[in-house]
Amino acid sequence: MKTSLLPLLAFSASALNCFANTTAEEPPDEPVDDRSFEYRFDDSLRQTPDSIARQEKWFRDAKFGAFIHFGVYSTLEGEYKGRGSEHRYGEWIQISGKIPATEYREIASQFNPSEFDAEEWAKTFKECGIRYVVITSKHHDGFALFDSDVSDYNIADYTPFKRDLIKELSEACHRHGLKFGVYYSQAQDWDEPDAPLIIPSKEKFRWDVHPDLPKDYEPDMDAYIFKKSLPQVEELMKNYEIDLIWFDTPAGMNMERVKLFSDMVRKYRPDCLINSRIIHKGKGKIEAQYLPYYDYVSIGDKEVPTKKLPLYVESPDSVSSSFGYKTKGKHYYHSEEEMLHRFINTVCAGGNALINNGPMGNGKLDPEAVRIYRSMGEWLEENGEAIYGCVRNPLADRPEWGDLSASKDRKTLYLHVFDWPESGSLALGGLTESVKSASLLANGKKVKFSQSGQTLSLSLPGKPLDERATVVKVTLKKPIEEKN
Ligand code: H79
Repeated sequence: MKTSLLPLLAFSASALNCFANTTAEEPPDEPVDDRSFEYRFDDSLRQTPDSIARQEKWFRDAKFGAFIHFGVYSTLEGEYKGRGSEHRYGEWIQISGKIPATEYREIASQFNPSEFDAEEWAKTFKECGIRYVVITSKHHDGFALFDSDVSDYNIADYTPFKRDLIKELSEACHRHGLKFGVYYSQAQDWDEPDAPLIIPSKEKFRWDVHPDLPKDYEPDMDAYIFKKSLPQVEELMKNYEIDLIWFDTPAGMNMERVKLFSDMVRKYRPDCLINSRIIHKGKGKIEAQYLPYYDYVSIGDKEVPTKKLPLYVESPDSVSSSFGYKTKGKHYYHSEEEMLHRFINTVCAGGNALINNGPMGNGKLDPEAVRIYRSMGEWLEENGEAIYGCVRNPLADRPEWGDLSASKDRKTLYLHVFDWPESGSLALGGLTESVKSASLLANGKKVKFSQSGQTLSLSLPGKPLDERATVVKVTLKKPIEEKN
């Protein structure tokens, strides 16, 4: 557990201001206080019964999703004409590399991921234990990966590739029994002068990407919404069998605009899940008035929960420090162990992990991402029972040696042991229920146990079955009650 929390702390400190190097004189984009989970989640918050029913159809059991950031930026790998590589996110290269929209369109016109093979992507994800996929149908750069009649700035009309990537991937995923979702940046669009920017203090970005715009230009967000983002969401909902839509960076969104998007989704796809970033920022407070318009809460980018959360959540994590494919400048991948711990911690806190990979500009999956996914898949082959269909840790606290999940009927606890005890004895405190049996999940071998007061003591073998995490399955005589 200790190893998995270190990168999280590093991210939290800098996540909102990774341009700090270049704008040292400016105040941080947002106050860094009050970003605790307590601040964001009021105990009285509840999703609507309709949203809970949508979640329960497949989402809560799925746990492991593949997020995919793919687009024109994937070809630049985080640097343009020597600019931008010091910044964290490869998919932000148009801003970090100060690329005017006309120039970015030229790069887009040569985008040709000729080695893209939807079948291979879907098959790989399936083999790794992934249950759903969410791909950028349009990121903030405004370029669409589907054949849109609303704007020809899309992969089918604007590039030599000419194919509808979203259509191909949706069909391949469904063939393999994976649910299929799209990310759609409903508010930001760097190709459109009328679209808002994420942070008002960064208004200068508008002139970086649109240098000829009059200095006193007043953007008209509704003009942008009605011309492009709302009708493109309609196209996605009508034509692509979408199971989930992932909105992001809701600059300028208000109740009226939220209703437009939410109603549009539900008109065509009543079971389609909607994430909270239709209105809430990842690290922003959850407001009750908006709960009817989305289905589940996205926590912050690359944020791993450190405690149980009152609403069902999803963590948009990534195998690396970027979302878009990045080879230039600042960038690192998580170790296989770190990634697995981040995943288990998210599930045990009560959420799904949507773990991103950034495919390469030629359309192939990033081999490093595939290596990390495969290592998770191998672990899940043996230990999937402790993840899929499980519920969060029912005890009040997370044990210091790892984490805890439970079966839906609450008669089984799964102890995810990250730090294997050298002494062989492991204690779980705060347990009032009587234990019937204990065994190692991966090989079924019995584990000796005793109970004294609220403490369960287990005698484990000298070595773990898996250095990263070994699961001990503990069955109870009666279902356990949630403890807070
Ligand atoms: O799609 C991924 C990110 O590109 C997207 N959300 C995930 C899922 C995202 N968009 N915006 N943000 C995350 C917040 C980023 C804000 C910043 Fe910045 C980018 C802070 C530092 C770099 C804005 C741009 C402020 C300075 C530059």
